[in-house]
Amino acid sequence: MVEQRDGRRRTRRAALAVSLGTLGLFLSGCTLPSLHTENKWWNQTMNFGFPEGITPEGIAIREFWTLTVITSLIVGFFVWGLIFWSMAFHRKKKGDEEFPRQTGYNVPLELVYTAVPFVIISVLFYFTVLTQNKALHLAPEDQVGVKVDVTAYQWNWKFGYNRVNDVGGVTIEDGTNHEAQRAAEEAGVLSDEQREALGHDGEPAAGGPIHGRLAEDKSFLYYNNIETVGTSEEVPVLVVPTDTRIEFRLASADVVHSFWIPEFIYKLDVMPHPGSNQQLSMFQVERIEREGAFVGRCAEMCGTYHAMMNFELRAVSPEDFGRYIEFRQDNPTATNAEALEAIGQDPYATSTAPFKTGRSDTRDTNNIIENASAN
Ligand SMILES: [Cu+2]
Repeated sequence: MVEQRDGRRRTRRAALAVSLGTLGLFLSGCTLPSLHTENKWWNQTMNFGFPEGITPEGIAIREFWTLTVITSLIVGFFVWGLIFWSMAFHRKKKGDEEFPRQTGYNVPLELVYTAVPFVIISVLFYFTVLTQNKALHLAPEDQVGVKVDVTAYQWNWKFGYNRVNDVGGVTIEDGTNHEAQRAAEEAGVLSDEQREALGHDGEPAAGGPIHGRLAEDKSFLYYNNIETVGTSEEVPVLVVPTDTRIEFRLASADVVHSFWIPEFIYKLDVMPHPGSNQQLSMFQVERIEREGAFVGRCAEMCGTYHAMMNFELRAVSPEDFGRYIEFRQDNPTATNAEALEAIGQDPYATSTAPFKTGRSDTRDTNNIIENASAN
């Protein structure tokens, strides 16, 4: 008897190992199927509300989303089916006095409905990890074509080029504005008088100096020679090349913001003092797959004009990007709009318009500044 039971247990274990192994083998060879076709309507339907995506990371996230929704719908229809089937065919009929047949403790059935959800969760988990690894992957420095520094502040953006690695024939080894960086370092240090006036000799205090530096210290921010800054009349346009690996380094000058380009299908919080906040403050995209203007937004409620904190990502060919950088190097006083015009691009944002920020004139009129980007 005992031997027989042992044998059966061994068989069952072997069967479990084989099925888990097969599942693993099956999954490891798997990439997400793309349901995209030539038909635009079908593609949009299959996106289930998500944007198309313009980076391999974004497209992977969108395809994962499609798979997840389809899986949920299959499970959903199965469950609804069972519910309605029970309601329709197992109603109490006239004259029924007895309980129907009870099927509790049906071991095979219970095993099936424990195992099936486990398999569904395993498959979803596998693809979650796969997609997440792709989205968070950081390639080594020498594979990065352009390094962009992003500074968020209430309520606009500053973009700077920290490094360009042979894009359109242009290379910038070190784009840091060392003078501005040094000035920020110096401005953050307490003077002897300030130290004395505060009376606690540079010790940490609420609203006071931190480690001997002023609370307003901005030396953790990035400063570059080529920078694009937005104003309340002009939406900042961040120019980047297509088909190039791009790294974005993020830092906030005040509160927490979030850097969001919907077409990346990815966003990342922008923190002040990212180092001290234990925040990975950067991400990369393998490449931007097509040229165009794509809207960007702040996705973290950051105060009164949060909703107006927009920007534009302008993806141009690597050749045009090289020309753009050269123009900005040669004409340090020229505006971003002039540089865009010089490479035959729209000088102002086309995907979003600036808002009027004055409270009195937003009350009963359209609060978009009409022609700021139209001229
Ligand atoms: Cu913000």
